Amino acid sequence: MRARSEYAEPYRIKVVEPIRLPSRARREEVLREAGYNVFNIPSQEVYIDLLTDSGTSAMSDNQWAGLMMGDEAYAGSRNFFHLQETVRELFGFRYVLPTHQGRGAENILTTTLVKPGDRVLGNMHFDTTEGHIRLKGGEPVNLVIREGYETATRHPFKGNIDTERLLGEIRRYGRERIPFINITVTCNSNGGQPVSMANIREVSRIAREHGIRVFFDAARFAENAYFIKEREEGYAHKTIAEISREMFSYADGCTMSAKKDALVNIGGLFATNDEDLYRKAGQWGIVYEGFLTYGGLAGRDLEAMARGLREVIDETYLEDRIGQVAYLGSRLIEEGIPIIEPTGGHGVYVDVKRFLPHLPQSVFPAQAVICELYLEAGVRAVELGAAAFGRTDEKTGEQIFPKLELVRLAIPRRVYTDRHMDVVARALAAVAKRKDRIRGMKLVYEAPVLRHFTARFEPL
Ligand code: PLI
Repeated sequence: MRARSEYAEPYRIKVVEPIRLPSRARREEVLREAGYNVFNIPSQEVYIDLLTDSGTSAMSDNQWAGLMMGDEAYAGSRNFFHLQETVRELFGFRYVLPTHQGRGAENILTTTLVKPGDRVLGNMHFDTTEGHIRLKGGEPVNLVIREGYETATRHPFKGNIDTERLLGEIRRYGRERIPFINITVTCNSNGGQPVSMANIREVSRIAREHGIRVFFDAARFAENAYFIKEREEGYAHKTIAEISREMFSYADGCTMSAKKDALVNIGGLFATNDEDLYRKAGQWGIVYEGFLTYGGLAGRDLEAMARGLREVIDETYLEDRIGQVAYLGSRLIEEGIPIIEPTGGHGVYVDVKRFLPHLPQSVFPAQAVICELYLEAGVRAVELGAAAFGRTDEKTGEQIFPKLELVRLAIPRRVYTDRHMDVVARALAAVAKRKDRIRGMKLVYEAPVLRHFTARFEPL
């Protein structure tokens, strides 16, 4: 990757959307009304929105033009065939089911394959995937390598699966209880960290030996492929298309939230080469999503997805994209803020256990930091810690906490400039200066599944 100072953004700006910073008094009021949960803040009250990189991309002129080419037929829209052809070419999967977004694809896959008592193994399942597995009576099992949990350890592929633990699980539970292995590329929950080709190949070899299927959660497949090109021996001279194709060749299929690496604002898909699985999943797809060739999307959305999938594998785009994430990371390191290193593909993750060592997870320290960041500069980030991944034990009522306590600054694709990143870095530096006065939060409302979206808090 070239140094960021050596080049400029590989696009020019044709349309702009004004943003404004509400006053400090207004930000205080907004946060109080939102129950100290940034998901409840109207986006008009946010200055720089780093809540998610999902569905927030700026589409290209080519994608916008594609919207006008929408064929809104209920069955057999030409845009579906364009999407199918693109997925066949890039992923090598013959059968494609569009879905309204990633979780729609997860729902049809888990409804088809997971039964009560099953264990779905993976590096780290995303929260919606975990939710779907649990709702079908299964247990999501995270087997990421030890370094994946160590925020300060530098390892090029912190999304890798620990193959010893994988084998241990297979020996203990047997293939009958393991419907599939789910490799999330990149691994969102621990920092957008990539999975190496060697690890994908090895996991796939073990899975095939034991007759277990492998799927990718392919939301950020192109960012993963870029890291393989940058960091793994033997891939420097391959194109992103070639690397992606090889990655997918080790899997039986994938789910994908197109809201990330298909550069669209809505959409998802399920794809496989297994005709029988496609038919079974398709039946659920029709019930939950829509007919096989639209899956809850308009024809124009399918067209934007097909075009976005081709754009995202452009290496110059990926260099700029991942370069911007690294840029924000380096600014935070300069300010002495502990982050997951090396930075991953779609955001910078602050390690709150190191940032606020005086606060236990029981007071939701990462939640407190995102509130402070909003108060400081109208920047919206997301909590990936005790609120998002912790839960209340149904039997004992006790809180179960995740290993990591993170604040994620997710960067939308092609949306903000490096000057926006500078504002974010300065804001976090200001929060850091008064961090000893941060006391944490009390959880006053939680829903039974995916509680962080609707939870309400009070400051302690
Ligand atoms: O938000 P969906 O339903 O399109 O996709 C769900 C989903 C699945 N897998 C992974 C790795 C994700 O990151 C993911 C959604 N991520 C969100 C919304 C995020 O903010 O990271």
